[in-house]
Amino acid sequence: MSVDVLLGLQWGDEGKGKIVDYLTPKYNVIARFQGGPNAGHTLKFGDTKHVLHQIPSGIFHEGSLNVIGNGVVLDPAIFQKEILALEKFENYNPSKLKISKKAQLILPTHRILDAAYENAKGAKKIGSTLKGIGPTYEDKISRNGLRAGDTLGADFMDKYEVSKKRHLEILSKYDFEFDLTELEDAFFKGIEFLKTFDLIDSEYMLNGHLDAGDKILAEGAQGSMLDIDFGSYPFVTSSNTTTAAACTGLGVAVNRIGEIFGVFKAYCTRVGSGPFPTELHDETGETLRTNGGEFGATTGRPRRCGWLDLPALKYAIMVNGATRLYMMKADVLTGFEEIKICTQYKSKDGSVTDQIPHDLSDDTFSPVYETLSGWSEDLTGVSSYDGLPDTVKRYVEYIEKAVGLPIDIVSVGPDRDQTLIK
Ligand code: 2SA
Ligand code: MG
Repeated sequence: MSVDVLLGLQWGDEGKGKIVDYLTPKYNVIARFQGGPNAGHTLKFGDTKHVLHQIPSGIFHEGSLNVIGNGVVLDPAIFQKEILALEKFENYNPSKLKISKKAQLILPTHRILDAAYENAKGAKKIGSTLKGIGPTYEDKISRNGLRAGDTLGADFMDKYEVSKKRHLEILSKYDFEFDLTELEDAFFKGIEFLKTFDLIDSEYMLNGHLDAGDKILAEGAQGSMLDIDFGSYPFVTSSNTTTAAACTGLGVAVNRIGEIFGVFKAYCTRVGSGPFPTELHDETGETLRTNGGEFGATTGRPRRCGWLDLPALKYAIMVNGATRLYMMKADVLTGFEEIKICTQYKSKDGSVTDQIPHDLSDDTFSPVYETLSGWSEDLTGVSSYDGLPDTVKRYVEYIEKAVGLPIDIVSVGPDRDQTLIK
């Protein structure tokens, strides 16, 4: 059987959490393969809204196993907090959560380093979530990292002290004040807590499930335009967020990948710094932010809002090999007389292209817009795709034609029953 991959095609916050939650009943295992507590996956069921950061979004479904894969960077203190917040839910079962021994640990000093690096960048800040993501992946790649499995060894404290010492040496070169006491206290409590969970060789487990005919859903975090290689570098996160990362982040072979579900919003948002060609700095952007509740699920930061960018969407579909598309938050576009879509990029010499420029911040390129009719109908109560106004369907069809792939689901609200299947 196969591993299906679900990921975001924009700058994150596409609504992946809702879709994973919706798809979960079809899968035996839900696995996170990259990122860490920088993610904020919001789930809503009934009157309950819950944000997950490191724990896979299948945790609320009784039938599914949830795996934090080797490609994830895990903060034990945040993990403990997240689990404690889950304990009030009836259907939460800790034995359904497994953690790869190879997942990298975010140490307190990684968080401090993240903050010190950002501080030193001044106006050129990445807009990091300050969760220590970049420095942890940096240590992984430079072969200095500590992994979840290391916590089980008698020499864990020695390894920790070596890392801490190295980090403090780096920090001594930065003009940055910090206090480690509280962070370390929470970290060590988190480590003891983490050890009460199943730390496993998850690649064996996942391949075993595949051999037994089970279905796995790989849950992506952040978005394709934040990919370390293909995103708007350097304003990106520090992991590959695209399909291939599901193989390396879980230990499953390329030929095990089945469907690739690409999730995108009917408009664009971005949180943190970096180029965003279709960003709206006016009232329209403000309306999108208010109506869409566009505030960071992890940091609470207001998200920047803009029109849909088709060249960027097509690029993301290409690098991911998306096989199915899910369009989220169509209801947020209600009330605009006209809706714009960026169809191409124009360079100063007047030539147009539907490829995104190598450097999105290159201001010799500007987005070219097509204007479509908007709609005034409230979509949140619509219960079938056919019940959508024709103007909405025309918007959907316009995108399908431009990207050459059908849109299978249009979402008109956060609830499970606001998911319209075409
Ligand atoms: P980092 O912390 O090193 O990964 O930050 C690098 C850039 O990646 C962006 N990033 C994100 N963008 C959107 N959503 C993310 N998750 C949270 C959410 C973010 C939040 O769901 O809302 O609450 O602010 C996420 N995580 C990382 C980040 O903004 C930097 O531009
Ligand atoms: Mg999010």
